[in-house]
Amino acid sequence: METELVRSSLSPAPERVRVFAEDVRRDLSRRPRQLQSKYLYDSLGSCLFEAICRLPWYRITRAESALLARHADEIAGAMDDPLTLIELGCGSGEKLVLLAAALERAGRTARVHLFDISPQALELSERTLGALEHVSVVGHRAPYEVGLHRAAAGRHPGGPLLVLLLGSNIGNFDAPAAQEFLAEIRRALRPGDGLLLGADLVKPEPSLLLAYDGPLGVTAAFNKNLLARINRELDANFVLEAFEHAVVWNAAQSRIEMHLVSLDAQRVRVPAAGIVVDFEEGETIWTESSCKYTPERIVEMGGEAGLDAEDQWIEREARFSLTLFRISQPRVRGRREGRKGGAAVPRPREGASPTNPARTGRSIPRPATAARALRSAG
Ligand code: AVI
Repeated sequence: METELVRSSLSPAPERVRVFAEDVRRDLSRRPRQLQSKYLYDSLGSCLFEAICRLPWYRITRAESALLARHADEIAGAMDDPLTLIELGCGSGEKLVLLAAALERAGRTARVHLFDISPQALELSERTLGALEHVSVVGHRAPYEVGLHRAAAGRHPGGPLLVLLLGSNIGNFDAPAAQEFLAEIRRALRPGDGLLLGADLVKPEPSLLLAYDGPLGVTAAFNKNLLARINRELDANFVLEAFEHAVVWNAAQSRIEMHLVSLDAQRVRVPAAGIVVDFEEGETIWTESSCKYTPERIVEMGGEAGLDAEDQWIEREARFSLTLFRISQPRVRGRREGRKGGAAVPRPREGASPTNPARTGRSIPRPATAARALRSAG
């Protein structure tokens, strides 16, 4: 079937650079200094992320694919025809292939909308899915929020929508933003629609630290590439060797944080953003948060957004979850949809609930002191 790429969904290049410069100006002037994780994904960053997904110690992608391969028939079987699938942050498209295979086995067709801000990711997933005969694919270079509403508006009139938010992309939102985004998804859905949410679970700290700071240095390169991008696009003069990748498990917030630590006191100029930044030795730039959840918390978050958890599958080894939320068909006249926090918790399959290392983990230093602690420990 057809494959189509909608390229006009992001602002034109000069406007994108202006917004990037404005974000960099504001976020590098904050304390602690920050940069938004969405800027990690330029073309090299997207390739590095693809490589991360193949690292033996980064298990999210493989765990999720294993769950999808095992349960794709059930997931597809839960949705009626004609089905519209939307993947927000499509990556390589390989996971959608697993769902598409289940549809094919059942002799069904579907229309697929892919949304990503990275043209590399879109091209890759379109290539992966373009070979399939029974699905039509439309790629959109657009942020999640835009994608959600555009695809919901263009849905097949008589059929349900299944939104896929996979790969623990939800974890890169902070807690209030994640909650707001789930509510936004809920607003775009109708009774009979669904959300398939892939979310990484809390696990022992050493395996979390290894997943984000492995011995090959790929994640370090992914993180430092953000400085290279600022040098290239905003004419800055970051010396890449003068910053070090650092990872902290913030137990209180249940999240892994990625930082870039300034190894010396140094001055960096970012002319296109109109700033000069004086870094102290050991000061960090906080570049990403990756929240980790309990299975119960994921169900609760959905419930608070008005989404009913219908099923949940847990990959026990890697501690990863897939949760299928549904918008229930109103059965009683006048029953309010989108009730608050009321979802019953389905019993997670394939494993027990995790113990939460966050409860017993060491207290987390603030980013700047964390970096110093890391350095003096090493
Ligand atoms: C895309 N996202 C869910 C990844 C994560 O695990 O938070 C990004 C990543 N950052 C470092 N490694 C992978």
